[in-house]
Amino acid sequence: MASGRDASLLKRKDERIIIHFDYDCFYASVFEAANPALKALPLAVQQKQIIVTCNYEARRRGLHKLQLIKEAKRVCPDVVIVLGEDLTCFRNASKELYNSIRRYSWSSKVERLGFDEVFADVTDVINYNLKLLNTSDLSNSFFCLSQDDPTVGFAFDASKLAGQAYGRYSATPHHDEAILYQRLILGSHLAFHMRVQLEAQKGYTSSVGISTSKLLSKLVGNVHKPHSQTTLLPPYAAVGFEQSNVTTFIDDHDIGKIPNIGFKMTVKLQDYARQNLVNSDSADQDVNKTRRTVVRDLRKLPGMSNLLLEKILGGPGMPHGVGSRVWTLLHGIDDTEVGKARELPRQISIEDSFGRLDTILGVQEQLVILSLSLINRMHVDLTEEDDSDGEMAQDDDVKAVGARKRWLAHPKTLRLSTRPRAPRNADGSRERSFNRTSKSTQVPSFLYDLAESAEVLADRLTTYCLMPLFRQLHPENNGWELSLLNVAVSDLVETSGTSTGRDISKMFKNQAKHLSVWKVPDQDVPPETQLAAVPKSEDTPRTNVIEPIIKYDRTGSEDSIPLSQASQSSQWQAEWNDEDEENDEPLSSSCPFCGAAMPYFAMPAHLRFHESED
Ligand code: DGT
Ligand code: MG
Repeated sequence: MASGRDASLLKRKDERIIIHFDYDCFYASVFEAANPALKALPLAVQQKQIIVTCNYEARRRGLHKLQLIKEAKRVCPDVVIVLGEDLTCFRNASKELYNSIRRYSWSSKVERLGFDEVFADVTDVINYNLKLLNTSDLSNSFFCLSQDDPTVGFAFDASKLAGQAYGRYSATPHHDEAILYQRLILGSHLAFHMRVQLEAQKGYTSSVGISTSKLLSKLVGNVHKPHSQTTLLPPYAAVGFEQSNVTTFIDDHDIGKIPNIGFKMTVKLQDYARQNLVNSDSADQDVNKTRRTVVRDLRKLPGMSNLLLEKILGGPGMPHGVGSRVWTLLHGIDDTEVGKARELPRQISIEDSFGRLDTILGVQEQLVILSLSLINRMHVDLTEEDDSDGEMAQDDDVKAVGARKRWLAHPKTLRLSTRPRAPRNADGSRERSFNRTSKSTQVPSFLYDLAESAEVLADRLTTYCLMPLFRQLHPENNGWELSLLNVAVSDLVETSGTSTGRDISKMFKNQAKHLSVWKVPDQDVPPETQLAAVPKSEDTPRTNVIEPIIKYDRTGSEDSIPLSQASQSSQWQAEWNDEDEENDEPLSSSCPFCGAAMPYFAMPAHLRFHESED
């Protein structure tokens, strides 16, 4: 039966097509993606004393989310438990997956919810493909994923839905319903394709819902879990006396399961519903007192309306109009937009705090660790897969990982901040200090080298940029004590698909070509042998030169001075300047120990001089 609700609620604008992703066993999947052998084992992720999630194998053996470790070990003694308290790997995986999904929405309306859920508004892609359909041969359709290149896409059968469905589709649909059905079929095939790609390329499976709003797509994705997808079928509005599939679907949900109806609201609504259900049907009083309250109960209560809901829920701390908002949600209506993909963060900042940090070597060690995290975050947040033309990927001179990525933006400013502890008072006590001091410099261009390992770049960044900044903040060798170090990059300048981003790729590709004459194949050679092969001066002819060793070697000899930073910088600089005149990396630096200014290439030898002093 159609309910007697406000007919205007059922008026729908142009229906959007929204796909909601929820990754299966997300935290566990992050560990499995890094080490696929774990998939065959019962795997659980621990935070504090509980399992926050576990993989399918573990679930098959009786484990579940939010179980006590003790209990899990009892149920499944051979469970493999990994620690999941450091969220970095989950954050990084989440962003990487988000970036993959983002490419499928031409409008960039792709929004993350927490770490493991994503909404993608793919209306534009669907409408484009709707027009391409040949209605007399739907089974042999081609789904176009690019407006510019008709060959990019996949073959599919547009006469039927991909995956599972919820609801009954009318045997005699009216025109609008038939169009929506066809668009949902397209959405289901796009979702299927995206799921397959996520699994093949990244190793993640997901549970997916396809519908016309965030609310419905999220809820319908739960119907078949895990590793599956569900489409909510039309009709989305009542037809004659026939209730819509949306109403049937929403009606069975516990009130607390409806997104945006939080815990406090749920309690108020449940209390009201129980009270009034009891009053309205004395025969069922006991049953009504204890049973769960579903949407149908509330919606069908006598006199229920947006105004009554406002009375029940309104009050201090509640936004005005809460009644209307909840009223629409109870009818499965949600017009909220999928947020536009926020392309780039404003800055990337990594920090750590310390009980006691008061030696130069300690600082240097910590800065290398922070630099490594920073560089990894930059790669996750500021690069994307470069599938433009495959040109880079085919170039053997460029390392494979870097070759498939490109920068979305370049941060221009590098900042080091420290939080010094206040000196001790005469009685040994100490004031708490929250003051930070900071110094900035330009981000060196070597940091954009995607073909170099993050470890090597972290060492270089520390030696050539962060330690000199540190020395400016704390010129004395000792006498200070730090409770925090923070390294950040900011002032992002976006690259565009055709200009700087590609040009930088080109720059490194050119660079790799130039360096190739110096390169010998990877081989197991002891470090001493390698170092001996490096020329003594920049003027030496480079006939027998191995790939430059940039890592600062504290125990090396004067003969082992690697290819200097200066020569690299200036070479890169020249090519960079061809493309972008604005970037001018400083070519000199100052010693973190004595503050002496000198060119980059002199720094390693100079640092060894200090070491020999100790
Ligand atoms: P699923 O979606 O049922 O296959 O399993 P998950 O593991 O993806 O669970 P989900 O989607 O509810 O949450 C995503 C991740 O968030 C999950 O892998 C671990 C974490 N998480 C979920 N619930 C809690 C919680 O109550 N506390 C904490 N600390 N973490 C949680
Ligand atoms: Mg999940």
